[in-house]
Amino acid sequence: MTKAMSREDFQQALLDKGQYYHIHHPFHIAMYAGKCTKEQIRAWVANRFYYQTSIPVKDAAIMANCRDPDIRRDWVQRILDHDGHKSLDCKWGGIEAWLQLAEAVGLNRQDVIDEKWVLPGVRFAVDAYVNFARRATWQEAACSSLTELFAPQIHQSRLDSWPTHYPWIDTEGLTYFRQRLSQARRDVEHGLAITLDHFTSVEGQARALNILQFKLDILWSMLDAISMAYEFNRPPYVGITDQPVWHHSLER
Ligand code: AHQ
Repeated sequence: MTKAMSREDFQQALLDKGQYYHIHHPFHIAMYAGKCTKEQIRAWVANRFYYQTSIPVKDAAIMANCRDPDIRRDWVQRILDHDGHKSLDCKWGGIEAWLQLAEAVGLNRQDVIDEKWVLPGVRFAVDAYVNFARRATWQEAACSSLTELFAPQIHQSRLDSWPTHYPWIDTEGLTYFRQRLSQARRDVEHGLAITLDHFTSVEGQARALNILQFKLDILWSMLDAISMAYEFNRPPYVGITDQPVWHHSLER
């Protein structure tokens, strides 16, 4: 009969998943090495906007599935971090900061808001995350946010490398990465406690590790789609048209 891991060993098993984090994706490695073109940086910013605007929707789904007000009181902060709130010192949240990043890299603000450049592969990966959070238990969805165990390092790597390698980007545009350094650490402390407390059986711990791998796959797949289009020059419908004909949003 296999025994469940101790709390410490389970936490280490979650941390060991960091080897699959998208900081190791060739597109990100090229980015930190200063090898991205302006077009590739712009494509990454415009596509990641869809992920950023989906995070508060994902977090609202988690809250909708959670009947514990103590958990909701903590979790709501994630929504405010992204959407901002007039009652907060920083009434603009991360989504506005990301739009400032978009303008700093030379993108048209409205095009980014209109998701004009969001690739199908990016949209499907992000939608898989939001839809998972809608139907999973709130504890499972909290566990899926634990890729942020590895996020402070990735934000710092941009703050360290972009000013040197991409001097054409106004460093004011990097505000989002600065904000996330502390927010990610706070969020992941809460998400980790929920995960370690909830998944205590052999089956539960295996489920949690599988959920974390699912989220790692989402982040990796987003960069694969961006690489196909902007590194390997094989955007969707290549050879048929050079126009972005894929659907931009079903909401319209
Ligand atoms: O900017 C990011 C962010 O706000 C979040 C929320 C969190 C979640 O709930 O899944 N994950 C996450 C991440 C953000 N930035 C990514 C990056 O590479 O800049 C990393 C990503 C994550 O590690 O999940």
